[in-house]
Amino acid sequence: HYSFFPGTPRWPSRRRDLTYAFDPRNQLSDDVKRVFGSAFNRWSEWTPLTFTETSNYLTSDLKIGFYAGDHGDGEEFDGVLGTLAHAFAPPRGLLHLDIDETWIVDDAIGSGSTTAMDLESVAVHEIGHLLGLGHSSVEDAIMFPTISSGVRKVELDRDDVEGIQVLY
Ligand code: TQI
Ligand code: ZN
Ligand code: ZN
Repeated sequence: HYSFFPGTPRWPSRRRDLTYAFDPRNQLSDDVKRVFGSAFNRWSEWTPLTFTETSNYLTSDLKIGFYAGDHGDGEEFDGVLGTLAHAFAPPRGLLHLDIDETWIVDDAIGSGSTTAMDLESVAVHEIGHLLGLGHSSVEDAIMFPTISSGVRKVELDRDDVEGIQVLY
């Protein structure tokens, strides 16, 4: 079953059209940006929320970046595997990924590396946190707190949909 953060934080009803931006210091490729666009669409399909990319990182609602180790928010990254990413509940809007992971950006699942993680799978999970979902006890849910390397799990489960529709 789905869960929420303590106090059930969510984006207020006057903020249904959210913007997102990538940290310009990362100089991300269009392929990486497309992965996030697809991940956001999976949530907007089931909610009144819309997500629009903007180039203004400072003023965007949601801020996405890749960082190594201690990057200033008190939640350190730890190199390969361990913590892969984290996201803060509304209204903070920060989605951070560990730059030291081997991120799979195309569909090359099973391409050899035993430590590579599918970027869209992790992005869909972290966006759930950005919107206010905690973890789920349903194994097939995107918000279930385990994922294996090389595995692509990007489809929302009905449990994820039910949870997000309680919030929005
Ligand atoms: N990062 C954890 C996560 O996003 C951070 C975390 C731990 C957390 N406890 C939390 C976030 C409680 C919110 C509430 O869950 S992670 C997965 C999953 C991680 C884990 O790097 O361990 C995914 C990132 F669910 F598969 F385990 C992405 Cl998909
Ligand atoms: Zn961080
Ligand atoms: Zn999580």
